[in-house]
Order: sequence, then structure tokens, then C-alpha cells
Amino acid sequence: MIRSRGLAASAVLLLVTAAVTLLAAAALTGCNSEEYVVAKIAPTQGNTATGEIRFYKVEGGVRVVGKLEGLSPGLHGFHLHEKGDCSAPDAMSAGGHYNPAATPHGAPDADSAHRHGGDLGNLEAGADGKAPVDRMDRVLVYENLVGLAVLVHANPDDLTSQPAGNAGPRVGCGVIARR
Ligand SMILES: [Cu+2]
Repeated sequence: MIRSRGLAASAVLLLVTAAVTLLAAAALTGCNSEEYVVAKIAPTQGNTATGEIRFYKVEGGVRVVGKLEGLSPGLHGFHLHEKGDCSAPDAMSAGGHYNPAATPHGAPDADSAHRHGGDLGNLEAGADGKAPVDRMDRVLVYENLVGLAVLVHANPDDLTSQPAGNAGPRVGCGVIARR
């Protein structure tokens, strides 16, 4: 009697331990249990920008998460461009901004009538050249992302100049693909 109660207690303890372990693993992996597509960013000729940007399907839009490095400190225009082609040395092969609704260029927090679909604004690199990003985008449609290009520019996007924010040369480029 005492012995079987001990066994039952051990079984409960094992189950609790297993549940806690699973929860901890889920917390550690964060977004990994969710659906995402990803772009590996490579530098254009003469530049050093590298990194990875993931686009997670989340409630109400797309969560943009990742990190660029090898940038000059400060702001860098950050956009989705319409052609998934980074083959040109200056990445001009990626075409213009992804702009499915033919709207004017704008800030990423503008509503869908006042920004391009691909207007992600700026990344900000620190003194170490690293620019982390983790933000929610409510205009992007997850299902439309594969095949678009992610571009990082040499200069800040001023968020107003047409058609592309006057962000200067393209320093990094990657194509969004399924993982
Ligand atoms: Cu751009």
C-alpha cells in the first residue's frame, strides 16, 4: 500500500518534470514553432552587409525578425523589392519596391494606402555595425512574400521622397524563400 503510493507519487513527479521540460524547450525556441519564410542577406559588390531576416506568420500580420551586420553605423533603408533576383553586382536586378497596391512610398507604420507593401522603413546599425530587427508589420501578407527580395541600402530612407525614400545604393540583398 505504502509502496504503491510511492510509485504513484514518482509517476506524477515524472509527468510534472516532463511537462516543465517541454514548456522550457518551447520558451527557448521562441518563434520556432511558428511558420516563417526567410531571406539570407548577402553583400553587394564592395559592401559587407550580411544577415538573415525571418518573416513569421502571426495574428494580424507578419512579424519581421532578424539581424544584419557589416553595416555602417546609423539608419539604412530596408525594403522588400519586387523581383527575387540579387544577381546584379549592385542588386539593381531586384527591381523597384514591392508595391502591389500602386500606392505612394511611405513609412512602415502608415496605413496600406500610404506606403508600399514593401516599405519596411529603416534598420538602425549600432557602432558595431549590427542592426537587429523585431517588429510587427500589419500590411504585409505572409502568403505573398516568397520570391520577393529584401534590400538594405547605404543611406536612410527619409520615408517621404518618391518613389523610394532616397536611400541610396543597395548594400545587401536576399530572396525570401521557404525554409
Ligand atoms: Cu529599397
